[in-house]
Amino acid sequence: MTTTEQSPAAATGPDAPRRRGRRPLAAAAGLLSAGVALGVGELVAGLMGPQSSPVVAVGDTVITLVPEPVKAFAIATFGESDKIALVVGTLVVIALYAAVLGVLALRRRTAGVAGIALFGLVGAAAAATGPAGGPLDALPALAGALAGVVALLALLARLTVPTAGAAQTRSDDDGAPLAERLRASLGAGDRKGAGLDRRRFFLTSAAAAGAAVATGGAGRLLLRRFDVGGARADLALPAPASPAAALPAGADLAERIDGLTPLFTPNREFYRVDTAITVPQIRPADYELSLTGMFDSPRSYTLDDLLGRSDVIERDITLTCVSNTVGGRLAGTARWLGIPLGAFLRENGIRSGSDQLVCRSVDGMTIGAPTRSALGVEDAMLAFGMNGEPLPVEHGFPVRMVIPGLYGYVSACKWLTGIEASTYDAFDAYWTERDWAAQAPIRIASRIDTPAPLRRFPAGRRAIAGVAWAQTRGIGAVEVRVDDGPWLPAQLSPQVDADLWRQWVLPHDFAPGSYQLTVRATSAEGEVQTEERAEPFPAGSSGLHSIRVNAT
Ligand SMILES: Nc1nc2c(c(=O)[nH]1)N[C@H]1C(S)=C(S)[C@@H](COP(=O)(O)O)O[C@H]1N2
Ligand SMILES: [Mo]
Repeated sequence: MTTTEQSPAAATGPDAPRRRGRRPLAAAAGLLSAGVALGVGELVAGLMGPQSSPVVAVGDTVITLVPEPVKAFAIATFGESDKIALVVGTLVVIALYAAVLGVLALRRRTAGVAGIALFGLVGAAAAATGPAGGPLDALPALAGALAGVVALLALLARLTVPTAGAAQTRSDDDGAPLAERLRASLGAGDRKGAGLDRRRFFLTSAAAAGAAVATGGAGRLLLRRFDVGGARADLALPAPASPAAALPAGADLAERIDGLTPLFTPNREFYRVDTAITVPQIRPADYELSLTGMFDSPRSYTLDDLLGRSDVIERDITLTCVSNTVGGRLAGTARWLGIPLGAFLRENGIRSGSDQLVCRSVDGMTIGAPTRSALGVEDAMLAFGMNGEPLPVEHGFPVRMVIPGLYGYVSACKWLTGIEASTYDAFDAYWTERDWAAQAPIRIASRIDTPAPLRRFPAGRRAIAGVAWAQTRGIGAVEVRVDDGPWLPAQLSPQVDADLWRQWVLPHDFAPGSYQLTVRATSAEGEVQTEERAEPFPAGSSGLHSIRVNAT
């Protein structure tokens, strides 16, 4: 590139105020160019596959790199909208960067070109080095950057139309050759007498905005080709050889109590926690689960291998996230269909030296589960069905792990494609590397669902109700305290399985007034839920759920 500096005369002469007026337009040019770059990047990614999308790859990289406290804050603050928050935050950063680039490029085209090139290289590197990425996946980001450069130069050319006096020295003024050619080909080069061609700038802007939206939209549409929703709908699940324990009639207290969490969480409402910005799409026909590491006879399994086994089980298990705060909603219950994990591992000759299973998902996540639990916890499974359907894509289609009694981040690997029998000494999994506890049994917990905190309700008799869980141990009792009164025993939903949460209800006569309600659970083994408060990091929250309610 030749020099792109304006002549000193232009900076300080009569033209200077006009250039200042151009700055907001240059910032807009930067923004539009970024839009074109992102749009074209998505279009090329649409042709190549989701793993090559620069936007997603950069977002994934940001998630991997942000320090743990920030991530914990994001999950605590935005909950399941954490990824939307990330995408919005990233777009804001990109927008600021692009606006500044636009202004810089007004004086120095090379700065603009270099800035966009850098932007493209970051996207290219992120996509090419992603878990499903290869060198070719750099293409969309590079194509996007190139389109962004063309857009930026074309837009800026509208802001630096040579004046009559400067016409002869045009090439010294802002002589980027590409800009020259673009300007000539776009028909602005012959316009004289004004430093700024607003009309043409806005026309070019409209074209750039249109191109950004059209390419980005087309890219998104093309990416839908990779969605596995159709293949999922076509998948036939086997009948279980061992069905779930029968539930007695009326087992679900929520049928009678307003505001109480239902015994089974519908798939659509099931909490979702993972680091995937776009949900991994695995075609059933392409699915492969490979066993590696400390097995005597490691091998790979197709989905049909797993679905066709004769030992399919169906179990009701409550899943819980370690990030759940006291009274929080990051827990859900489903009827899972799958194969027993312990039998499967033994069949493949898992060696006694392994104390950690490194579970790998197609998106590069590693989840380290204790081998002892995988082998020894009853009903640990490789699940492919959830509440009577194939696993929803967001919940790990086609296969995930479920181990009752362990928080999801050390047991419930979704989009599971590999199990390596390993040791804790040999490998730190994703969350362990980020200082979460390597081993994390679910803590006994209870929650008040109704009445809702701070809500006013008419005085009189009314149900206090909620859920409590202590997977693998079972819930033995739940008690409620009103203000500083005695602990009052609540009535429990039938005990069906220790891995299933239990609903509880306590009818109570409320005189008008304000009350502090507190709940505590005791496991079937007699462990009383501690009132000692702990934050979710690093091994799960503890403390009693306590809310203020008002009867009027
Ligand atoms: N591949 C993958 N599996 C994952 C995670 C993830 O980020 N990636 N998150 C884990 C965590 S922290 C939890 S709590 C559970 C949540 O499962 P769900 O989203 O189906 O509720 O999945 C686990 N499995
Ligand atoms: Mo989690």
